[in-house]
Amino acid sequence: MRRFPHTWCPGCGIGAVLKNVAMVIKELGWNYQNTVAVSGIGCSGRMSGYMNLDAVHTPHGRVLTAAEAIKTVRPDLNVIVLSGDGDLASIGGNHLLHTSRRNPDITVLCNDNEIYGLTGGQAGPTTPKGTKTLTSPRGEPYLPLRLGRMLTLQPPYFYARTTVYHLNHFKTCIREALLWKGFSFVDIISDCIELNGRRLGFKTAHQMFKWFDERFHIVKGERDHLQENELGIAKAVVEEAPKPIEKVEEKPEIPTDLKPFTLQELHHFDGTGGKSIYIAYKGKVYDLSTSPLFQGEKRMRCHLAGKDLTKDMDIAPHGEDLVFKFPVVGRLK
Ligand SMILES: Cc1ncc(C[n+]2csc(CCOP(=O)(O)OP(=O)(O)O)c2C)c(N)n1
Ligand code: SF4
Repeated sequence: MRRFPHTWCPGCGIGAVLKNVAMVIKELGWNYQNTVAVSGIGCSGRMSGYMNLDAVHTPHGRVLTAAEAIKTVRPDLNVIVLSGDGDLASIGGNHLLHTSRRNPDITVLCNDNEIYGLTGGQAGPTTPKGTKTLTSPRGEPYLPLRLGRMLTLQPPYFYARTTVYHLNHFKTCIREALLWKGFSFVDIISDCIELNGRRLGFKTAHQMFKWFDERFHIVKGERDHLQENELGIAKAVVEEAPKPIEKVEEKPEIPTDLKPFTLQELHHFDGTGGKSIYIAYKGKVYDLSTSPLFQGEKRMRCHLAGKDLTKDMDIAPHGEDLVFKFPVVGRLK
């Protein structure tokens, strides 16, 4: 309140977003000691500056990188992102994809006014097809990015859609999103009366709110997806995959009456100068002098005579076959 008057136009939906988010934060008992607000650039991006919280105002489109970094180094803090659909889904779209995929425990509150407000009302990523804007005077030619579809593609996810008109529903969505463990996104359909609404023919913000009421309806209960005209919460968690049973390493029985060899002693039998070729495998020492594979050499491909080859043979294609028919002459100490 110390920073008021604010910069937003009368009737702008951002005011309702800010007020209700602040109310829910207070209800949860969160405050400047445990909560950080992070914003990007745009009219919506100014929200964090009016909160009595530590706030970070990041370059355009980079809000999620900053928020994720804060959460990474200070996991004890509640991290709330307050920004616009242009900032989050256009220039910041790639970060939205990958931050949501990494699922950090942060909440994104997106003031989705379906336009670039701050810069004069250009079409943005969520502008509905056919909408007349500063940059599409004959109607936006492209389909909008469906944030709800994009953010519910693969669990885990939390995606809520609400509007600045449906205030009780709005507060429920915000509360649930803030309490969700993982990445949560609230898509708040909002109005930019001055640079979008008037061009569409609305005389007041209230007329735009009524339009939201016609376009959307609230759906109740647990949902995993929302239709484009539905307001509600779609969420999904990942079932923990059962852990594979760890293979118990079998300890081979090694007769104690076998002659004991130290590694040093084993090295001596490397086939040089007419010496025998010994190798050790799983604690036993084998005499491979008659092995056609060694052919009198001290090396058979990668295998060296006079060594403990347990590790090499376990990953080699022929494995144990290399030794099993040769006499056991001792055991490794
Ligand atoms: C790198 C960069 N590119 C472009 C801009 C201009 N710019 C500022 S805000 C904005 C759009 C903001 O749209 P949105 O996030 O929807 O916020 P709104 O103003 O509608 O609340 C743009 C394109 C900028 N500030 N920085
Ligand atoms: S330009 Fe639009 S989004 Fe920005 S403050 Fe005004 S009404 Fe709100």
